[in-house]
Amino acid sequence: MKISRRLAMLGGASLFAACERQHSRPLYSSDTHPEEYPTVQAVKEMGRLLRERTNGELDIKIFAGGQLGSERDTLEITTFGGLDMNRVFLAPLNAIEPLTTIPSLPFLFQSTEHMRASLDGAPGEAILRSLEPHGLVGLCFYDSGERSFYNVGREILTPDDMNGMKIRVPNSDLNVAMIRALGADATPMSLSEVYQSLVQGVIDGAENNWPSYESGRHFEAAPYYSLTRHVMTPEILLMSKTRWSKLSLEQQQVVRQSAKDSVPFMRRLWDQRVAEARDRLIAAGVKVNEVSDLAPFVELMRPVWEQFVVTDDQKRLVREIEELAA
Ligand code: GTR
Repeated sequence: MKISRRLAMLGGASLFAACERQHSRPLYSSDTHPEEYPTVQAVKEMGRLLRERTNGELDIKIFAGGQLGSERDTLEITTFGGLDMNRVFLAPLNAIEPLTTIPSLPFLFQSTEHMRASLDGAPGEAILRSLEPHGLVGLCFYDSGERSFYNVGREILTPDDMNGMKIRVPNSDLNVAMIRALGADATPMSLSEVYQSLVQGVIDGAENNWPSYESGRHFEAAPYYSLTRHVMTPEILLMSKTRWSKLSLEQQQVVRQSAKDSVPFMRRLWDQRVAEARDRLIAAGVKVNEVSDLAPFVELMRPVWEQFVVTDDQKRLVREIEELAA
């Protein structure tokens, strides 16, 4: 595991020692996205609610822009208590807890409303709760929208167009399997490495939502964006169990409630950001295409469901989510 210098410094100087000394210091939280991104703004809003509701006793200090390292690394550090809070994509948690793979199944959610209802309801609660044995407290989910493929050289209309393409995926076996199922090569890496890898030709493409495609400037190197909308994996906000257990029951309740209350705020920002990013990128000359026949993508990717949905708990979760589509 690579630990960023910043995190090592924080760890040495304050994180570990301070945990014991001063329970009153802010909760330190990490995010790979820059300051103005909706996930960062949402955690900021949560911090505002915490200050207001505890008379300043609880607060959050956010380290944005990946200052503390990649999601995989900061996640590991959060599980052993070296970092208090972390806003990450759900995929890097797949290696830790099997239930987290479910919202990343291809073509599972029928719409944004279906995704939101599932994560706001019992399935979402089950996933949040499942993290406690792993040293993590799941606080809430944030939207990450629909992900589609982008690449350096051509429109994708059928899976054949992706044959042999090297596609970057987040660090998760499920994401690797989805790409292989389409006949492409999967290269797992963290988000911060994608831009350089596209420029240097290490990969031909990747997949993400409009805001990340824009924010990481991936569109400059990979201007073909093909709307497969194959997954709607959400973001998750986590707290380390170590810091959590030092809070009073009352404080824990305020933290949970404030996280939940930041969700509608995030969704407003998110919807706006998706529309703005799309408009700006189209104006900037990105070659966007609809994929009119998704059936071959659905058919090729469907076997990963059987491969990754194996436990009874996972199967129950899939059923519950499917029922919510009705
Ligand atoms: C983004 C997400 C990030 C990051 C990224 C990825 O949409 O907001 O947290 O995980 O996707 O593809 O790795």
